Amino acid sequence: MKRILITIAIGVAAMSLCACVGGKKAEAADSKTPAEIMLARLQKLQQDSLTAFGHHDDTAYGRYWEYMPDSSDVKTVSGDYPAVMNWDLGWIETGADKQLDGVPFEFIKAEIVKQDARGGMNALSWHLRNPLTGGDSWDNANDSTLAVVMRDKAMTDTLRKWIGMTADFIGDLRDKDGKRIPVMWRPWHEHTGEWFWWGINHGSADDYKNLWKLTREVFDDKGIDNVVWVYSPDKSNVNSYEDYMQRYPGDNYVDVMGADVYYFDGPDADSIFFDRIDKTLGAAVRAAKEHGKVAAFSETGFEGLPSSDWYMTRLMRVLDKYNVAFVTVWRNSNTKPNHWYTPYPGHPGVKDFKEFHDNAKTVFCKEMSKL
Ligand code: BMA
Repeated sequence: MKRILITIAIGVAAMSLCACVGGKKAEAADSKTPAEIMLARLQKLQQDSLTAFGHHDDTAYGRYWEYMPDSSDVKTVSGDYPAVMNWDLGWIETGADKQLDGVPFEFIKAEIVKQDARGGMNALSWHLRNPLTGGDSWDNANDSTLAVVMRDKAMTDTLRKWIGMTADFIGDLRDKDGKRIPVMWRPWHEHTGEWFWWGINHGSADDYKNLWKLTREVFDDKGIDNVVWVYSPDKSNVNSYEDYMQRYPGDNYVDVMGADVYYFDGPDADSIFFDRIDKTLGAAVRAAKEHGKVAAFSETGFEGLPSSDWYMTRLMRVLDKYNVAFVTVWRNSNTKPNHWYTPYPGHPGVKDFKEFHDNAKTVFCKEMSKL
């Protein structure tokens, strides 16, 4: 009897571990979905107290260049590509060829294939347009967009179609053998802030949870099995664990508990940053532990990087305190003034970044390929 109970318990535990990754389960018990394979790699990072380094739009452009094959500021400075490359699907919903920062979707697809072949990982965010006003993600002209979109059938249908376009793009990511490439998918991010139309002031907690449910439904209906789902509140309005969890859609929808916390200059910059880290990333790590998920520092950085030691003195301090499977910093723009987040050749922080790369805790692409 005892043995039967144990067997049942193990079975239930295994089922709940696989509860959310990637949609329809693979038929054969021993064949893992691409999402399950990626989740296992993230769990391994966490178990080994390692943190994979991620960078947005890494090989698309850098501080002084754009679209030079296989170029990367991170690689030029540190000797290796980041372990995680983040890409954004904003404007895919309009049928455009390029996303909101001008990166062609076909380019993104090709780079995802390359990064996967190197043994690295890819992640996707989505700064989509406002379906109600036609404006961008930041358009809050109608401050109840989220509520309207989730409660009006025609609007929800539009959104369903848009979500379907992201699902088709993701489902179409295949390696040279035709196998689907796993990605971390981080929709509806920074929803605790006010700036996006899906943000905290623009609808109820239920509207936000329904947004996740709708997204998941669309992906599942299309049989997408290569997505690891990342939940990523921003530090704004997160002063407690309860604030962090307030709009959490539920364990069946999320694999990774993230937190987006940027470093902003000014008086008391350090104390403000580390306080926000404790509140938001601290909540993510606790939530991951309590809900059997992976923890991540899903977005951070110091805009313009006006520092020669930020990586080792600030970011490393966070990583030493909080065990997260990956950390992602934002893009090195060559067109937007003062908008870069990693050192580039000639930047005073090059030595610091090399040390960050060499540190035993951080994982870049070559090491990631072995995990
Ligand atoms: C923001 C900025 C914007 C950009 C958006 C999506 O944080 O970098 O310039 O359009 O991310 O990449």
